[in-house]
Amino acid sequence: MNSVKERIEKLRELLRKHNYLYYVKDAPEISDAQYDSLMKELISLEKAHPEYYDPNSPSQRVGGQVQDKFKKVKHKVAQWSFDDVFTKEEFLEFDARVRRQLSKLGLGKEDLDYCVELKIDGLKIVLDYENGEFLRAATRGDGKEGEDVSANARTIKSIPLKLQEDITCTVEGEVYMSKQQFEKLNKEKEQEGETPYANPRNAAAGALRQLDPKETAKRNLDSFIYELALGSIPNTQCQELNELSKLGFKVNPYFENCESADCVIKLWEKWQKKKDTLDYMLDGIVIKVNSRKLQEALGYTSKAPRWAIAFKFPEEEAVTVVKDIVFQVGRTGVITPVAELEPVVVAGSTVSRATLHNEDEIRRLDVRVGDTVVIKKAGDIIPDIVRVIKELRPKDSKPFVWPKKIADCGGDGTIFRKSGEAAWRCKSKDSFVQNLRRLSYFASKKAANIEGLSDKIVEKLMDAGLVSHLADFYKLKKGDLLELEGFKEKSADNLLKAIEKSKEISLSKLLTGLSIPQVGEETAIVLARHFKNLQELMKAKEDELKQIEGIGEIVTSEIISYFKDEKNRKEIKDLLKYIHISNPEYLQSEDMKDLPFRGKTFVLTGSLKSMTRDEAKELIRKLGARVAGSVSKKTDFVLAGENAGSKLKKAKELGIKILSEEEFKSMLA
Ligand code: 1X8
Repeated sequence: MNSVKERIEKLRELLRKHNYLYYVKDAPEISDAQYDSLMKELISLEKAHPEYYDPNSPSQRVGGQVQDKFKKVKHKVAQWSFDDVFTKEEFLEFDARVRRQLSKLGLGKEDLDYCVELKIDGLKIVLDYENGEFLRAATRGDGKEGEDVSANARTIKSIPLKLQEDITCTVEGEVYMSKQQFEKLNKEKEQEGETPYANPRNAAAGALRQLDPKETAKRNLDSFIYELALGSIPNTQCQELNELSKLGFKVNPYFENCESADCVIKLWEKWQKKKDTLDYMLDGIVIKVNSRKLQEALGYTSKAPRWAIAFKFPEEEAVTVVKDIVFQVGRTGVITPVAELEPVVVAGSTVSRATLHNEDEIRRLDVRVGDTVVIKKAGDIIPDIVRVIKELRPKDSKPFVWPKKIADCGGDGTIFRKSGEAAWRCKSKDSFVQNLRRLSYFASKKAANIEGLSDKIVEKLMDAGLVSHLADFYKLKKGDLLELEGFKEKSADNLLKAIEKSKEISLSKLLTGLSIPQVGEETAIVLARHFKNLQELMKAKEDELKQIEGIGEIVTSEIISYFKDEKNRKEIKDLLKYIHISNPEYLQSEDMKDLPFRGKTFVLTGSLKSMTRDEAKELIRKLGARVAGSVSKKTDFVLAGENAGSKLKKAKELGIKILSEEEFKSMLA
């Protein structure tokens, strides 16, 4: 036996195995350095012994010869695409149609079940293998004929070049780019002054169509395979997926068996919420009649199989027109520009406003009244304007001009912007709108938590002249409320009870509720921990404040000027006649010696199943930790719920410990 040949074969086998463990199973057993050194040895042996060349050697994944164009190839199996549905009703029609057809054919519809898979937002790929060896990869093309992208597909590490069994088969699947790789690629493009890709799908298409396979290799494409189209095909789709996995393909693990339409709809709803937790894009789920026999009986229309459907998620981007740009005045006088939109449905709900954040954002986007814009919904927050479709801009359009005065500010409407700050603010702190926002905020969950005291009711109370200061809430009588529109015995009693309950308040919630500029929930907690009582804080000098960890110059000066203002001092004095400050234990000890997460910083993202975000924050604080709004190097933990978005991504990039809700709960225990 030739010992060089033997060594080459052993190395190939070993590298194949570790490639599989790393790229398909996501469970590496050796270090990158070990892998690299085995690969180095293989490459040098192959170079010295070209007689043992093998196009499917693990060394061939770095990318071969540059091509001048892609060859056309005829598919061995027709490449169907599936029909789409977008709503539950449309899916129920599909389900009913399948059941009707089966019963017409005299086939037991009791036997009907579905295999439900994730619909990956990538590009279809068709792979041919002969005696277990990778032979060819093709794009879908028009379904009959595609392009030969074999050289590029070889660089995709999760596509096996040799199968676990020496069989001849054709498989189909999706090539995609992970969100992380997409971000990385776009960052590089931007640095080089190139236009970034709009989404991972386009980036994957660009990567797969490179004429130089080395370029494809650099872009780290990935794959999921979901169909065994030619070969020895199992009796059901779910079994088929298991078989593909056994052959060495990367199969998406989240497929499920469903016996009812209801089960399918539940999965659709679940993945719509959960899709952002994955590192690849989904645009829906795919539902296939599970039994091969029933699939064959149902057959095909001229366009698509009758036994499968793509159940798409609602679009998260939409196009609409900006009717107006208006200004919202907040409780501390910060001015936020808001675009009023022609109502449009995004991700299943109607949207008629989008935040424009600040003056610089309007400039950056160059948004104008009358513009057609793309809006995008992120999680469940107010949508953002992504870009303006300049081609559709009216001829007489003029750039938006930031106003000089804003009436809702009060006084003469004067506004100002400090250098270094993004926000414009009202000069006067005293206006109906600012007071309304301030009073409503005091009543909100983050502060006094007066249940049932909504913004609308606060406005009614102000209009009736019943409330203009915080203390006025505590002077309300039942008779006052009964005179207001919409109040009856019961609702008046309930509101008074809620107000009574709010009299017991912690120092941090009180401070939050005062709407001191720059003092949000977290800063309020820092201050409460440090000073323990309000009088001490009111007496504090600049030097003491500045020395507190987490309190900077700007915050300090805002606190000082807030408590210097006679109006504010009177407001607090009046309020203290009614309320009683009582601090929970975790606010009592400043050094928090016994608390397990003292000094740690958490960031929350996404929604939690078993508690609200506010409840989670409260628990985190009880452990002695801080909750921050954005992820940075200083973050210790990111608690990621469903629908987690950019914060999760950032945490992954920075290598910060990410906790699932379950892990978080076991930490608490
Ligand atoms: C498209 C896709 C299918 C699947 C996953 N992702 C896709 N993008 C699947 O079957 N699991 S099927 C399909 C098609 O249109 N034939």
